[in-house]
Amino acid sequence: MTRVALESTVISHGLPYPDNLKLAHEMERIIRDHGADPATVGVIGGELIAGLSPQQIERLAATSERQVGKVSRRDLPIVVARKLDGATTVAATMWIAHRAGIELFATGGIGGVHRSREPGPSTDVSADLQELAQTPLIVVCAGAKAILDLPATLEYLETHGVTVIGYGTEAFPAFYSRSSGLPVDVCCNTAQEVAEIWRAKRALDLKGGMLVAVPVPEEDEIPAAQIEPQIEQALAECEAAGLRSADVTPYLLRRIAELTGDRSLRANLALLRNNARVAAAIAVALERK
Ligand code: PSU
Ligand code: MN
Repeated sequence: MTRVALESTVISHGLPYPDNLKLAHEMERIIRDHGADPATVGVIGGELIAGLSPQQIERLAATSERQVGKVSRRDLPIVVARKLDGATTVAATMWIAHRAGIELFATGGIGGVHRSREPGPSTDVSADLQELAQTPLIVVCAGAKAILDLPATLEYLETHGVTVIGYGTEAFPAFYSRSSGLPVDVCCNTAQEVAEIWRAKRALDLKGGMLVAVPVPEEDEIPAAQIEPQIEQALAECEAAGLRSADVTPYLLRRIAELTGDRSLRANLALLRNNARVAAAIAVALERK
């Protein structure tokens, strides 16, 4: 059975307790029900694990984020040397999953290029993009949140040779909203088509990953114009608080969830479940020759 990796930063820093724990178990169940094998990735006592036990998932979900660190690529040697627990970002999850022989990964939103507050491009670029450029995994996501500079994020992916597939869409999704208005490289309507493009990439020996962007289910969508004021407010508060580096994304995620209430949580949970389903379908298609 093909394995599908799942990240743990979304559990520890992206969703409130106990919805996060329920969702983590639910995503695993959805993947199993659709014929694939889930492997939630994280760090327990300094050990990098692809396939956390239900107890280990609970340990990462139930600990407050002050105690369990958000672990990206640069943090891996620290948590290993100090035998710490850690919740892995998209970047760190990709790296660990690849070492474990996994080719597929389902998540919610990827990190990207942040919006610049000064003239000119932002220097805050998520390590997720670098990882997509070099680590061979299919990452299924709902695009990237509009807290980011989406045109710059897509430019970065283009520069680094990362193919961006729209799943049933010609437009790159913006997480809560089904469309960012920006084009994807190709639209695939079936898991089989995604599997074919992945096989071609492997046959050509092209390095790096591929992004499959799936729009949030229609009934849970929040139109871009409705969420933009809250995004603006969260960005301004983040700037005023002087937050930097790895603290920026968790702060913005939490603040937007607070400002938009249950609606954004509902959309977030719905798109994560949906992405688990799509990733499992791609896993099954990869098994067929
Ligand atoms: N975007 C979301 N939800 C998330 C994240 C991003 O909509 O949970 C998390 C993911 O784990 C992602 C990380 O890998 O934030 C990116 O953080 P940074 O921007 O600091 O690289
Ligand atoms: Mn950053």
